[in-house]
Amino acid sequence: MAREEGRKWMVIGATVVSLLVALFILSSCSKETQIGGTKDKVLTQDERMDWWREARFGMFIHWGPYAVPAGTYKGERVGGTGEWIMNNGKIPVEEYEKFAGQFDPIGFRADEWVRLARNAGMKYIVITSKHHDGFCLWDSRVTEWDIMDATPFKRDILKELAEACKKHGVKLCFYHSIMDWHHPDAQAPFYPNYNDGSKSNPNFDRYVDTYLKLQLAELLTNYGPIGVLWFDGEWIRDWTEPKGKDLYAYVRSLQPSILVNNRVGKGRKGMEGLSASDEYAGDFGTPEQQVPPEGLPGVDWETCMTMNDTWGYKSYDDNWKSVEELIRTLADVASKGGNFLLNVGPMPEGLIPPASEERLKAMGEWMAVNGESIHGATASIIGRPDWGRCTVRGNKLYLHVFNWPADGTLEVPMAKAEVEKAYLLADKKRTNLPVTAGGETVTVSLASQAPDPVDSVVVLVLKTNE
Ligand code: H79
Repeated sequence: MAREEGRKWMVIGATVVSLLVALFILSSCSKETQIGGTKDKVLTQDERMDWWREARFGMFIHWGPYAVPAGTYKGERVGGTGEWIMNNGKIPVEEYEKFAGQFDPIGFRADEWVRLARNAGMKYIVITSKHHDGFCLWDSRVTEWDIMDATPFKRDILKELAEACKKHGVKLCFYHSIMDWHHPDAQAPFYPNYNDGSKSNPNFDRYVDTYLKLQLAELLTNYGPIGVLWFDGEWIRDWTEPKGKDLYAYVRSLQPSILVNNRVGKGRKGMEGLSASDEYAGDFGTPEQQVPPEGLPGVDWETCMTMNDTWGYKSYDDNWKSVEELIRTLADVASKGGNFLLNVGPMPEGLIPPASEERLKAMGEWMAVNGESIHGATASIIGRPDWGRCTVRGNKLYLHVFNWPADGTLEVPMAKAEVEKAYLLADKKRTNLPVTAGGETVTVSLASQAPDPVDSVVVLVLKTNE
């Protein structure tokens, strides 16, 4: 009993200390970073979501000491994704720490990564400030398990990325794991199964109050306005919906206009990722490695996906998706009203794998021509036609033709549509394509050859009732 009491006072004491530290950090930061540049105005939910709905396409970056073993431990290939090697390879904490000692990505150029994302048509970057292994890519004051103290590299990766993002107009966002396999008050004692859902850590609240929240205060005060706080690892037994709601409020108290994904709480329905109801915390749903089968008008969601089969770098994962598949998935996601967060897992030297780079460059070429049909697009109003997908912006329908009709006639399932004109998005001259309307179908006459074998976009401009 006395011990329990003692513990309680320790937690209360620690909470007070953490609040004081948070207050100190807040009072020492500039007004602009504090409120994300929206000092005088409290934004509505729609206004907060605005940039994100406009963006539609972002880059996910999974990077940490797991890039060093790159999927192999003690000469054996470890199953699962690269960033899970600590758990899946049953690697003890002290052994895993040695990978950080070898993490020296001297080839890292924040500017090149951000330019690669921007040129691909991506409007935001979500990078792992901390993944489940607990390693911090920035200079955290509350731990030595970070880039400054545990590696020979000793450069604040998030600081360099924040500067490059600002320069290139890309929003910087952080992925931050609630689960932590390294911190003794979180899961670390669960070794060899760090992800053991049946276990509870008696000190978990202390980890939240004196560690997790302080880290978030650092991330949300020292790196400028952050677009999204993307939580994960919320499925563990010690995390609850009330804790999620509290964390959501805490993050927004630091940057009111920031967005927070639904993995902050317990509402996510497995890998399908959407929230079970509006009762749960979070601004958007997070399908993982999958795209919802139907459009979801009025629901904010973002599919995150890998280009091969891993998030964190694995030297031998060559199962790359084709450029065709990636571009069509982007169009598919946009046609259902969602965002596409496409992952890269940089190598331990600091370079994005060449296979990822090639794909992003090819997507960028497509986006340079067709970006208008993705950025700011809303869900299809004609469902999913046989030949491809449809996105919408204002009075324009963007017909993403994956399967070019052999006879040159594109049938659009639209009743009584008043079409003003049709043209190919790739055609700078906007030459009118002949359109005939009748019954339940609008027919557009096309050339016999697809201008783009992957996805040629035909724009249908609808008459507005003025
Ligand atoms: O960071 C990447 C992965 O490392 C991470 N999410 C992406 C973005 C990830 N963590 N775990 N997983 C992916 C798969 C885990 C699935 C499970 Fe569960 C966790 C199965 C049971 C617990 C989530 C919660 C799915 C069902 C319940």
